[in-house]
Amino acid sequence: MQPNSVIRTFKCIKNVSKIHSGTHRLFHKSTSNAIEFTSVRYPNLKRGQYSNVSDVDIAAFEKILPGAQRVITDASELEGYNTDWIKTCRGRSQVLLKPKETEEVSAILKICHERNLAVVPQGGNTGLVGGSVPVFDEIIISTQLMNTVISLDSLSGILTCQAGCILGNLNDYVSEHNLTMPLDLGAKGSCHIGGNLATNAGGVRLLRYGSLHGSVLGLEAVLPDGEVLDCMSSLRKDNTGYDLKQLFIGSEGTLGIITAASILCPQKSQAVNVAFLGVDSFDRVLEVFKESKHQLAEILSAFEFLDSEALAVCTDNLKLNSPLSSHPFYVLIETSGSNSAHDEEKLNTFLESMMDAGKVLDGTVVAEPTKIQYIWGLRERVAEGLMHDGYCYKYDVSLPLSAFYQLVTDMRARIGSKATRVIGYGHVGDGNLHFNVTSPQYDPEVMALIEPFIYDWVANYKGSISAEHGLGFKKREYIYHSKSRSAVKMMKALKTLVDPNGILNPYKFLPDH
Ligand code: FAD
Ligand code: 2HG
Ligand code: ZN
Repeated sequence: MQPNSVIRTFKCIKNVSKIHSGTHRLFHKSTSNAIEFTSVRYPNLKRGQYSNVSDVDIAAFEKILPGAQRVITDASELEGYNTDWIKTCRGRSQVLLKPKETEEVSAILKICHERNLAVVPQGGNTGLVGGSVPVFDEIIISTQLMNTVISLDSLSGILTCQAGCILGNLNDYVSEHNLTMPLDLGAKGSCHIGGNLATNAGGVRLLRYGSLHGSVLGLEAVLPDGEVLDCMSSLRKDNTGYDLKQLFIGSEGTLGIITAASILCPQKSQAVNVAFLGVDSFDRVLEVFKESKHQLAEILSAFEFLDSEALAVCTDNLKLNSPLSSHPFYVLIETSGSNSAHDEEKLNTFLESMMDAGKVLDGTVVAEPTKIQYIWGLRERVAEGLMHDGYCYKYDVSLPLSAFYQLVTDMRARIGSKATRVIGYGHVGDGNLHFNVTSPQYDPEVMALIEPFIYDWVANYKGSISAEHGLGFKKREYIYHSKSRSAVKMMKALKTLVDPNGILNPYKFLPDH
């Protein structure tokens, strides 16, 4: 079988008119008047005992950041930076700072430390747990202008860059040298590598390249008192002392502002194929996964799934065409290797065996880059499509595969017709379910049906309440559902050691009690 042909029921996708560009900047509304302030929605939360930003502070920041557009105090310009991507959190910061260099970040934090001013670090502001925007009036420090590639060693594959480089741009850059970034996600057109590191972003390549804890070789961060912590290294192996950089990966801006990193980039694959398949039950999804690991082995690079309601988000709200007829579940399999003839033969043999066994009912295989991008769009653009329904209640959990889809079934039964949609999709190959509910606007009744029930459900099955998006503002109080009291106690002790005044990203990540 040739790629681009389809197994059994062929439907070509060449006539699709709209091609999604994987590295487009995500749409960012600048007006957010309808969005409730976080401080209003959560009236029990009190502002910490931080100072207010004074004119003297502004003058000091302007001295550190000379030139236009680097100290922003205009309310309308600040609106987009005060509001998160899913329009569920809105702060009231009056100051946005845009440093270009590590030394500038250091000088800013020295002032904030001395003056007891609270700060929120912000990258591309695509975070999905309310971690990247202020809760009250924290100063926003954006890495937007810290976007320089420092070096690339094409032999070792080690990229060194500033934290504000956009992930998609880095991928374009390294691919000119036959390399690829070890992570990829739907927000690649907007998210910064610093934000990816701060959230320990997973994405669709984790199955192949593992987590950022393995790919990051070096990291530089500015601590809350302004000290620059130099953990930059370009060594694959280095067993000297505690591996401090790991603390910052996934610390969600609570320990330091990441300013630069060295990342190991794997070789770009010469041959990529994507199969999009229809199956009739979630058990079939798991059977296809098991068999794909066995038969595709080293060329399997992604295994994702969507339920029919998740695909409907793309077809209804984004008007994307599905290449397949309707099925209860869909699987997206990507293979990446170095020999197209070998990979295609392997993939086709696998798909034929799945069809013959009745495990796969329908499918399409593509190898041409624009078609690959289109099929990936059906999976990666669900998050964007959900926003068209109004309000989105977003959950990102790790679960044992035996209980994986049961969560969606149980929640659907519980929520009934009170929501617009209840969907499940995600990185099934990594045991990571994305569970989403939508309604026309924020509805406390729907929220009460979901939380805390969902967290108890996940804990009961020994899952994690955050697989990859993190805790941010929204999930910190539920950390005990996934971490022991002793572990959280140590996290709090560490936070106090590094940030004794708690100025860095307050009200996030760690629980109050
Ligand atoms: P921001 O949103 O700006 O910030 C996120 C957090 O990191 C905040 O707590 C912030 O304070 C902190 N932070 C940001 N920069 C720094 C820094 N330099 N130093 C210290 N702290 C910092 N996540 C996944 O894991 N996998 C996915 O597949 C995935 N897909 C997504 C798809 C879409 C369409 C969207 C909108 C989001 C997706 N996300 C995904 C969520 C999000 O975590 C990632 O988009 C990304 O890692 C966030 O990067 P950012 O630069 O936008 O960070
Ligand atoms: C993805 O994998 C992102 O597409 C977003 O992590 C998930 O919207 C979501 O729930
Ligand atoms: Zn994801």
